[in-house]
Amino acid sequence: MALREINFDGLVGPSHNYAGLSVGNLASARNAGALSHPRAAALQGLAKMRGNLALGLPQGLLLPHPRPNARWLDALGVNHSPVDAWAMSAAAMWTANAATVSPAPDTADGRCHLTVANLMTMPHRSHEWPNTLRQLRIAFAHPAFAVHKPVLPPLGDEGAANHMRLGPAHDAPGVEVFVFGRSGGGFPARQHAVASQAVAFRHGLDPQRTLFVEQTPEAISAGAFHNDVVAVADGLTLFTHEQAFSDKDAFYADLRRLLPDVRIVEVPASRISLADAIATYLFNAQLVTLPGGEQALILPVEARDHATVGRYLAELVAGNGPIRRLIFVDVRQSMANGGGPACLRLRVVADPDTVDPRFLLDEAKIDRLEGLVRQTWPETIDPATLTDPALVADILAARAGLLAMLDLAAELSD
Ligand code: SUG
Repeated sequence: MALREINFDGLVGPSHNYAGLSVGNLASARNAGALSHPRAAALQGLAKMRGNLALGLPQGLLLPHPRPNARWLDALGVNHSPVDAWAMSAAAMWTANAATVSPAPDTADGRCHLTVANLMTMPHRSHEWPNTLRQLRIAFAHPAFAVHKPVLPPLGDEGAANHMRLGPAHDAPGVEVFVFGRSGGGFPARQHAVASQAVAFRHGLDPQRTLFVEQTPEAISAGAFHNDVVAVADGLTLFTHEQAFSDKDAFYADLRRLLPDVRIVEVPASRISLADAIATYLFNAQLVTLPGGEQALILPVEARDHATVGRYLAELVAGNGPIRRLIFVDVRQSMANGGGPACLRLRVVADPDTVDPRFLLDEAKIDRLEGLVRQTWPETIDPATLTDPALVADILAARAGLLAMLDLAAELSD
């Protein structure tokens, strides 16, 4: 069994739009009502996936959900604004919120455990989990995995965006860190502490190597609606803003006790404010270990183009720290809804041979997906016309073409 970290990116769906649905997500609110570009958005995402493959990183894909979600609308029995916008949301693209994943070396039964996130705090995301569960049950049907249903409401769970794993290697036990919120000024805390505990329990994690850490109310009220907007971890490296965690001294001490070789790269608020970190998504980077062993940050171009943040990054890689390389990607269409490079991917540590190959990518498949997106994804969407029958027909046809191309129509059509 060769365990590798596989990034499963969400393909941006044909209904990608800016309806301004996420309270506490500043980019979503700022762009409410703007014209979106679903075709460009999906191509930007695919270009990121292509780039990661070229770096030698295994790459997977999760699919857009059926939109509008007719099944959910029927169950709800209400169909008017804003419900129709909720039912059209393409937010499933941010697969860091699809599930929480505990790699096999951390779990009691030696399987890789995944718990689908209930995303219950935001109505437009609360109906994602059934389709996510279906996809994960197909992709990870091999006995090496255990896929769990979501934690019960009212305990909000937003998945891997509030979870980090640190450890010396993918095939050795690590330390899993669950970050929850209590309050955030006028904004909701989307991760409940008890939901995190429930995920850790059902995954069979060792309580001695599992940490529960509170996110600061300052970070939430500054717009960090998920921990992955202010911190990211890979291997033995934690890259974090100074104001990410409520009791950071205790957290850092626990990490150093459990992982004496841990490297904590903390960015002081005096150097980069929370506001600048959140505006540029400096921490919503993919922190990856390249095949040669060096660590790289895959960052949004917004971080490079910001004077203070750009300067900080240049110094970071010029110094002696663990992060040696910066790779910038243009995911502006996703960023405008508050989703950076890290939001767009779910990390699963697994032997690629145990994953259903229909969810894995190579260059040729990316070529074909790009062709399909160019032909069938809407060029623009005005959120005021989301229920336009011609647009709805185009969106349904685009997804049907995708399922046919990936040979998943039988399992995922309805
Ligand atoms: O849940 N945006 C998403 C962004 C999720 C980012 N994910 C991570 N940080 N991991 C959210 O707030 C925008 C919705 C809209 O307005 O259409 C939205 O749902």
